Amino acid sequence: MTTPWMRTALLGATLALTLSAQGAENLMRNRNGGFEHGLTNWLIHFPDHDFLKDNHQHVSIVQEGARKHVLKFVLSRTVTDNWGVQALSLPIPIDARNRYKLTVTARSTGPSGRLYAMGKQWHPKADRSKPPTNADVRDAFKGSILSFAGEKGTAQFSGVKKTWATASVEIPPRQMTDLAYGFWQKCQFLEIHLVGIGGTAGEFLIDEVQLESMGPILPGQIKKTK
Ligand SMILES: [Ca+2]
Repeated sequence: MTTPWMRTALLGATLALTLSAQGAENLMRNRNGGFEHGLTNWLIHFPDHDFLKDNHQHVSIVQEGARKHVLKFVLSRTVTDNWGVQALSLPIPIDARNRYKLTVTARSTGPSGRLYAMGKQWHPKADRSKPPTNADVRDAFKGSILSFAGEKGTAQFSGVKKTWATASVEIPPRQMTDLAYGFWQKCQFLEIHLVGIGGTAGEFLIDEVQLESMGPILPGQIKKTK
């Protein structure tokens, strides 16, 4: 016979096992990382920006075969060659003692893309009593560009493939200087940047955006600069 308390304890143990078997928690699970809630949590309007003021006109949520909610950018040659089309996540609170992994599932008929996470800190003038909007934070650490070609931290473009594929990038990288680590330690948030740019004109499609903590950064991963 089991008491309610025993059932609770059993459930707790089962949950702990399930979590460790599945790995780290996806921080985008409740932040519309799969676009099931349209463009909620994603910034696509840049009305004050000279080049990006029409950005939102190139962005939609579409059904793509079996994939029900997919983020779609449509890029002309001019846009592809210049400023691109982008969507930015709202700032996601993080702990800078840890390393994070950004994973994106995407395909493209032409544009190469730049997919990365930007480390952010509070803007000095922001009201810190509310969750921050994108305007409440400023750049602190630029993450490496995620590469579908397997480049580790050196990619200029993501090289999104013609067929659906999934790739990841870590922020901060596995090896960094103490100088870079100093900048990373200022980060209080990550902002995910999805940018269709480079390559040729066409459609740029993203279905799943995930962000996981990879656990603490170890002292041996930081190189002393002279
Ligand atoms: Ca989806």
